[in-house]
Amino acid sequence: MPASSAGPSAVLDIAQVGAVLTVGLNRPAKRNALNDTIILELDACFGCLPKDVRAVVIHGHGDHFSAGLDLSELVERDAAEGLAHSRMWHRTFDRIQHCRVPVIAALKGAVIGGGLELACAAHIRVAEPSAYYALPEGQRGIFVGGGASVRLPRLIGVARMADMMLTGRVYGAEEGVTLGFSQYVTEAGGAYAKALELADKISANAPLTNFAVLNALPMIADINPQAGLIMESLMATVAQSDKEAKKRIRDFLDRKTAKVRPT
Ligand code: 1HE
Repeated sequence: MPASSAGPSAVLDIAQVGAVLTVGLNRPAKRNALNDTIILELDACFGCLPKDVRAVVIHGHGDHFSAGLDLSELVERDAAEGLAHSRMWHRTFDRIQHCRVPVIAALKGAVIGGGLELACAAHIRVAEPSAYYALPEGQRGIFVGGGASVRLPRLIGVARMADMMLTGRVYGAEEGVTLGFSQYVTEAGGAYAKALELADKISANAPLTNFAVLNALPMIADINPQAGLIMESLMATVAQSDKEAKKRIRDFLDRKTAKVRPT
């Protein structure tokens, strides 16, 4: 892991490695349970990324990504406070999803409740074999409040999410990559390094292509197909008219770039 910068608080460990910002959840003694301080620090971090950052890796210190909502803060909250709290999470996780640059989550151990909601707001999830996914809200007498009902069904389907919440079903990393919880599964201890490798690769893309993938692609998937096709044409036109695209295509035609081969 990179040397840490002096962050604004102890609950997030923020460091920059070249063009990649690493954001570490840093409450391992509490299994990285997400209290208000962590959510507000994430909000501040994603609301003000350094200009030279071209990808973000979010990860957890200790053996777990995150045990979800800090339940000790929930006990005394009334309905109005609960609503405000959920909307605060929505704002923060929207900032992550609609971030200027791609966000990669490196997952291990517990990816539970709000921890899974946080992972869902990232664009790529990389899991190591210890990672497991659960939504114990049903057992705790609560409901998801950090965007899972919107984001998770798009990854795994409504029926599977309903089953997790109703029965407490837990999915492991291997099953998880097949079902859509993550896009990658690594060897033991390998998620952080793989996430950094992917972040480096993504940082080398043309910024307009990354912008289109983060902003146009998910929106097109949600709107009616004819509007989606028009938006696709407009986005394609903007991207291909950029100097960066012209240079990259010229480089290919001049045989200066790597060919696409099976991995
Ligand atoms: C916590 C939390 C937490 C641990 N809030 N303090 N999430 C859950 O229901 C998951 C609850 N946590 C667990 O099931 C387990 O802690 C773990 C499987 C994640 C880890 O087990 P283990 O044996 O390694 O650790 P531990 O002994 O259970 O916990 C270590 C400490 O972390 C302990 O505190 P301590 O002061 O007694 O040492 C735990 O109390 C504390 N801790 N998880 C508060 N979640 C926007 S809505 C989202 C709704 C949700 O996220 S619901 C899911 C909540």
